Amino acid sequence: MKLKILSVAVLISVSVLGVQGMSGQKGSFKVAGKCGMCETRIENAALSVRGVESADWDKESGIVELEYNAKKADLEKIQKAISTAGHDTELYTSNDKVYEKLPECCKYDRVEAKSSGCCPASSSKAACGSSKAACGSSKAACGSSKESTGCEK
Ligand SMILES: [Cu+2]
Repeated sequence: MKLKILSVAVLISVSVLGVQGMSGQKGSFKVAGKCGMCETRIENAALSVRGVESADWDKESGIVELEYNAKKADLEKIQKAISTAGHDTELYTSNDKVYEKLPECCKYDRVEAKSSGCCPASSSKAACGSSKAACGSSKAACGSSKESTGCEK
C-alpha cells in the first residue's frame, strides 16, 4: 500500500515536471536601444509574445534576457516582435518608418550595415563594402548605384 502511494506520488511529480519542462526556457540576444523608455518598449514587446514569461533588457549591454515556454514561443518569434516595436535585433531589422517614430531619446544607432537599408540582409554585406562606416555613409551613393552595390535604396 505504501509503495503504491509512493509510486503514484512519483508519477504525479514526473508528469508535473514533464509539463513544466518546456517552461522556463532561458535565452538572450542583443537588442538595440538607448534609454529607459526603450527598455519598457522592448520588454513589453517581448512579453506580448505568447509563452514569454519574463523579459529583462539591460541598457548597458543591450542584452535582453528571457524566460519562455519553448512550446509556445521561440527566440526568433520574440526577436520579430521586438523589431516590430522599433528595435533592431540580431535577426530582424526594424522598419525604418517605425524607427523614425521613436522619441528622439530612443534613436539608437541602427544595427550594422544590414539594418541601414543600404545593405539588405539578403545581399551579401561584402557587396556593399566590408566596413560598416562605408555602408552607412554611402547611403546616398547607394541610391544612385543600386545595381552595382546591391543596395536597397
Ligand atoms: Cu528610449
